[in-house]
Amino acid sequence: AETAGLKRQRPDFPAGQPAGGSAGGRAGRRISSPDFLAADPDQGDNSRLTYRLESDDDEFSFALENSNRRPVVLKTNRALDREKTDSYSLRLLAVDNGRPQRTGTLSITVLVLDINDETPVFEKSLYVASVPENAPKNTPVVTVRAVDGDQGANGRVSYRISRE
Ligand SMILES: [Ca+2]
Ligand SMILES: [Ca+2]
Ligand SMILES: [Ca+2]
Repeated sequence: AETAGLKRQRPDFPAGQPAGGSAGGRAGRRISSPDFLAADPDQGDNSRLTYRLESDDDEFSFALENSNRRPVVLKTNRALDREKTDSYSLRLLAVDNGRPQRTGTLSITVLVLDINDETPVFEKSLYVASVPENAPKNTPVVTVRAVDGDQGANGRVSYRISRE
């Protein structure tokens, strides 16, 4: 029952600000935040909220664990790959049960955290170098480079020589 004279309120997320979350590599990771809960000042049916997740770029990477139970939990639907996509923009909708239904929207950015799943790869699989037989000590012979697509320490490459 709604107090007479009160205007119907829309469900609202705290501060109405974009919220962030993060997820590592594998599927089924859960992401939750108090920011994901919307408040509806109405009472009864008008304030019973159902949550829905929307995304422009990728609708299959994330899902809601429950549409109408608290806490609101996002989970990954499949394994993510930071080297392909390092963040996702989602919209969380809170829909009340009143007539007409009213909706509050929260923007969520999910950053994909790096795991060390990339291996250093040399620019060439075989380098052929030559050096004169009388070359003095410390003569440069060949320059090689390997790259690793991971982030930070996971992608920092150091080199070692081993004898065959
Ligand atoms: Ca990867
Ligand atoms: Ca790596
Ligand atoms: Ca990685």
